[in-house]
Amino acid sequence: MSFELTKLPYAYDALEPYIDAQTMEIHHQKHHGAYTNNLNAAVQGTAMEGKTIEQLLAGISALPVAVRNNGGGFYNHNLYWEIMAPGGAPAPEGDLAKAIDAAFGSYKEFKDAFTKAALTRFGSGWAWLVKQGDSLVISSTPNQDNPLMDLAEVKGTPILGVDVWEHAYYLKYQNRRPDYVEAFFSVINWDEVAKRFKG
Ligand code: MN3
Repeated sequence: MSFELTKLPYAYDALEPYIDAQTMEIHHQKHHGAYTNNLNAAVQGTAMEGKTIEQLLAGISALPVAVRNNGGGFYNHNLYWEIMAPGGAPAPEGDLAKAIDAAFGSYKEFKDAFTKAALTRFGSGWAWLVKQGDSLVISSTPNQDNPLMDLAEVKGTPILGVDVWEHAYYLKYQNRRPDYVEAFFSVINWDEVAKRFKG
């Protein structure tokens, strides 16, 4: 059994004008497609074959760097597509909203801290909202690392993540990462994030 590139749950142009169709198509087909193919090539014919992506990430410090980079890329993009939706909700609700208030003070303070994590990640990487038990923390990781990896500085279950590699925004926003991150907040699928928070 091998890892498969999932279809997006919406059309490539569904997140316009916040994220443009061309970026979405290249990002999904070429970038995510390459991570998926390279992950399959890296595990094929080894003891890693047949393991779930979560199993691989949990022991990533002992695995080849190709699995770390491409396994992370495979997992991270699956999450990224799913936690976005056209016209996403303006803010979280229910238990997730309460947990955000408890951890950060308010939604506004959460948004500021998450944005700061995304903007201060030097070079390529991700910013995350991470579930640790019933609590939430924000972190960021370089390259395609994520909080499920045993070598991550901040470990836990990622329930929201923003890709800050230039390939995620350069066509529309060029060097303006702050504009992309602000736009990202307009397409967050808070229902999906809440589902992941529930576990
Ligand atoms: Mn990407």
